[in-house]
Amino acid sequence: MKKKLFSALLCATMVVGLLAGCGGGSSSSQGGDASAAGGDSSAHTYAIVTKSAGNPYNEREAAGFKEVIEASGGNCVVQNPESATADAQISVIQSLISQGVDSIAIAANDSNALASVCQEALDAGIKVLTLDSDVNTAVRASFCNQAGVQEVGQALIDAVYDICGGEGQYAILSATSQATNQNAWIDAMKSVQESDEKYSKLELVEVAYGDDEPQKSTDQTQALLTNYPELKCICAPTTVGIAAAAKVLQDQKSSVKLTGLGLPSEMKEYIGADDAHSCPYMFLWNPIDLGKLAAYASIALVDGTITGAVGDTFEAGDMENSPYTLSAVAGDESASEIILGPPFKFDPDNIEEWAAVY
Ligand code: RAM
Repeated sequence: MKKKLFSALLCATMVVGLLAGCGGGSSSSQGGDASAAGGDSSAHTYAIVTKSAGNPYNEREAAGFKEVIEASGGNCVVQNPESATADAQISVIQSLISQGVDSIAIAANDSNALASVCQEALDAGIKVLTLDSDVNTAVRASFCNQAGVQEVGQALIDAVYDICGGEGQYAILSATSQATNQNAWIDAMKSVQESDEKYSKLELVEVAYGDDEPQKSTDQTQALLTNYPELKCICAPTTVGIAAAAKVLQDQKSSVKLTGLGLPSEMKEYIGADDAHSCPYMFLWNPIDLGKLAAYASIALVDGTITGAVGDTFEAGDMENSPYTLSAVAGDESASEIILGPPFKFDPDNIEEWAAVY
């Protein structure tokens, strides 16, 4: 853990410098010292398309991606669409196709609505992969998945169970209604709940959508409090949603508790075991590492080390679980995914340390 924290701190220090170049809109750059990276004069161009601009989680993901691409001597293009919609991503991807990039790593705002533009990219000879949130598996080579879907769903429903004392009403505050990742986690929560009598006294009253916009997430939290006076807990499987909900609950000294997936740096002031804090604990993974993993996978796809087939293996520099092997997606055995690692719990004991990292 200490070693992990030290390397994460080192990485964060480098990332701080990179964040400036990865803010809103887009950025493109010639990567580092090509001679140091092996003297590849015909550098390739690797693109990343995040879910949307203005989300610190996406900025960290893009910074990790950029760091690895530049260190390898490649050209990096970062695109942050204006809103977390499929339409905003489609126009960005179309422009990357006309630029003739070598690969596009996409954090998808919609699984099916992006399928035809991804197919267009594949037809143009571009390697297409996803990270954070998947598209239809037929139109991408592989998916860099932050953590197993089932594991995330189990961790979240167990947290709700624990925080509610095993019974009572809870609500989910999600991102957009089309988000592949949030929908998969919510489905996993529901199926765990339905399959085990243990959770039968928990009642999910509503899944609300804040669209990964701070104001809409704030308004949706407020509406949940107004509409469900018996509510015990809100679970927000989105860093934008959980931060907005935490502020509403804590400012109002509400007795409703919160859990979900949050960025430690945004949630530090809300995590605590007493009545003064809205969130006893929450989960996440390292978004910088997720971006780095997608960069190594992009390079491996472009240089032909992997094709996206289950069982393919590639090196990912000094990343903790390198080399990574592509595994089968549960329920879609011919499609592959690359799991970063297990979700990590943040509580009053470790939140300070990790808030300094991401
Ligand atoms: C938000 C985004 C992202 C998700 C995290 C947990 O930042 O919706 O896709 O992975 O939350």
